[in-house]
Amino acid sequence: MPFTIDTARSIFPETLAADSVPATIARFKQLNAEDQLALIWFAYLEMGQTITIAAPGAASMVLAEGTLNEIKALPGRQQTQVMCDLANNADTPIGRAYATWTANIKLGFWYRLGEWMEEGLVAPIPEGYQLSANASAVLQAIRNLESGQQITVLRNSVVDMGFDANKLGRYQRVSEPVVVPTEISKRTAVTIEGVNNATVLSYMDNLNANDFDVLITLFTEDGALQPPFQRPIVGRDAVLRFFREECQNLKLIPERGIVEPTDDGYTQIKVTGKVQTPWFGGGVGMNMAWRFLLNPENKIFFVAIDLLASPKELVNLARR
Ligand code: ECH
Ligand code: GLY
Ligand code: GLY
Ligand code: GLY
Repeated sequence: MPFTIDTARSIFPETLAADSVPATIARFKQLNAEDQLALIWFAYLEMGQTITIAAPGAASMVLAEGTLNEIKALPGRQQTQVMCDLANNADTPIGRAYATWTANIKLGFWYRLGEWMEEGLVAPIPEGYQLSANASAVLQAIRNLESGQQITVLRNSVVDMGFDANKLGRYQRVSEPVVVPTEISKRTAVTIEGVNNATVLSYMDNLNANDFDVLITLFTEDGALQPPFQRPIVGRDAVLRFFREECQNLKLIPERGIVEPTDDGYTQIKVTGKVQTPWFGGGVGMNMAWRFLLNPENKIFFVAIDLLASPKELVNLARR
């Protein structure tokens, strides 16, 4: 076989991802828990001036409800302690529950806590809280990002809170119910300037339609998908689980691309365009690239999804 997953990861090496996102998160993680929570609070309030977040789906709220009510019933000092424990990845019962949740449930949980902090039902960030110099610098770094990068920093910092799921042993993952795929008659078809490969078009259309059972058939049995700033997810079972748990109601708006045959009948295809998350809808268009490697049967052996460094990267389709 001409490619391994590892070599596939470096197709279209000139693609410039938004490395400022992991760099900012690394700096964020150096801060103490109080500073982390206050910083997110300030960033969240500021971003709320220009972008609107959608209320979480009812399903994700139900799954966090027990823990939320537990927190609401605590005295203020202990509420603050719970939030700090989450930021510290502490081994606590709530930190363990949190670790079993998908990203959307974690985000919905914090969305509700934020509302309750505003309403005075949960201990707020103390009035006049002064960020440390380092925390102020990280907040400034976040301000300097484009909005798609800002929401990625927020999402990833929330996802990384709680106890480390790898230390839980065997556990039951808690995820939202899988949505019903969009009716065929209500689906839309993307078009991509420069790309008419049926697999790539079908990938976009089936993901947009939440039709994960059809989407997964586009992959080879040992195929892999690499989400932004993550290791590849390998094998159909794991990729299908990822689609069901993390990829509902996304809107992919690919714009243009380039198709390039490689050795041994493989095809590499790079596509750029926008992606919207249901949390922010059309309010935030993330600048993305997809780097596909298709096998000779036109199945996806590998696809990497990158958050791009800047809008300029949308037109960077250079071969190498
Ligand atoms: C408060 C203060 C205390 C601490 C905290 C607080 C609350 C914070 C809250 C934050 C909410 C943040 C949210 C962020 C959502 C971001 C969503 C993103 C989605 C990106 C999705 C992408 C998908 C790409 C993909 C494509 C594929 O082809 C394959 C699949 C996949 C304030 C209380 C914490 C409430 C809601 C960035 C890019 C295109 C890879 C998925
Ligand atoms: N605060 C969102 C933005 O910079 O676009
Ligand atoms: N509000 C968007 C979601 O729950 O995914
Ligand atoms: N997990 C995908 C999203 O937040 O929209």
